[in-house]
Amino acid sequence: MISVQTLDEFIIRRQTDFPYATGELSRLLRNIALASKIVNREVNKAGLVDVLGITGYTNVQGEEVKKLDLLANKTFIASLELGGQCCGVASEENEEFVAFEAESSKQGKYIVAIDPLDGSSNIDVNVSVGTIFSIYRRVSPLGETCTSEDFLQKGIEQAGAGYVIYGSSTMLVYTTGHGVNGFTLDPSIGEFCLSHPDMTTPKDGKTYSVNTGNFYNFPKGVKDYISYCKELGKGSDSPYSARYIGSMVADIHRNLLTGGIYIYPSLDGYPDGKLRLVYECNPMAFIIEQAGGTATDGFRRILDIAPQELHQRTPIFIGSSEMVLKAQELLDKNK
Ligand code: AHM
Ligand code: MG
Repeated sequence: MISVQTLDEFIIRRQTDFPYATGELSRLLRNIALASKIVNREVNKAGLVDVLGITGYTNVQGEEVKKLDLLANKTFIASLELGGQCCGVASEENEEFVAFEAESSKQGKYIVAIDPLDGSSNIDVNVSVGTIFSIYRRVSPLGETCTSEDFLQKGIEQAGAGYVIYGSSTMLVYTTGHGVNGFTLDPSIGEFCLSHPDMTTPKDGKTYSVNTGNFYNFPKGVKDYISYCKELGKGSDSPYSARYIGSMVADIHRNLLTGGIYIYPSLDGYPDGKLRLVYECNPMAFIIEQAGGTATDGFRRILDIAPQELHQRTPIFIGSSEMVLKAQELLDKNK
């Protein structure tokens, strides 16, 4: 028999590495994994049942809510509420955070910020989408209703973060601040199995991922960085490659494995870019830093930004350290 280590087994083993761990964070992670399997099932058969397309609603960001966005949102929130380790959830799909009012939930030590289905504009065309999550220890008193302060902590305070990529295979990648590990879903046994232990990202890479359709609205430093990438390829038999799926999880996952930079900069008229700090950029920044990479908004470390509001946006430059530093150097020059 081939020996596999399931996510559950891995989490239990890791927990016993920490003598004072109570198992709550471990259970929370397992609940997220379980919800992601349900979402995976729905994403997989999306073309066959009536879950493609839009709901007719727009969310707090003014974006169309897809049916699968809604389904994923409900699934994760229900699973977290049932688990009891979590006292509230903030989601891209909800204007306000959801506070769990059951007495057992109020005893939960953690809060979760989540983008239940990121890149959902890709769903209808069968391109990879993902879930991104971030876990914090609450700062409000145990036994009470959670507060906005619980959700507006800096990224450096994260107790854990992860993403699930619903791709050609489904993977869950997470960190609790002790390295990054990746698990591939084996659909035949319904388990995430350890496939990518101790993930690290190359210090340098040759892939840049940015929506160049916005080129004329980019800051000068970003335009210069793109030109720099292209020029390095001139006459070279190993040029830089542009790769942009338009699904942050998939773009960052590829670059994590092979080296590269993902950029969503500020745009003319949109100084904070598009992506959200609390439930998109912070968790990704935590994972990438833990894998040896770098994440900044062009000037500041993402994890050091103090969020002022739940749906706050930030520019992001994330990936292989050498590439992020070079982009930052060109931004600095054009400040
Ligand atoms: P979403 O949260 O509404 O799905 O938007 C986030 C997505 C990212 O996954 C992706 O990288 C980016 O938006 C793509 O945006 P654009 O189409 O502007 O390039
Ligand atoms: Mg998103």
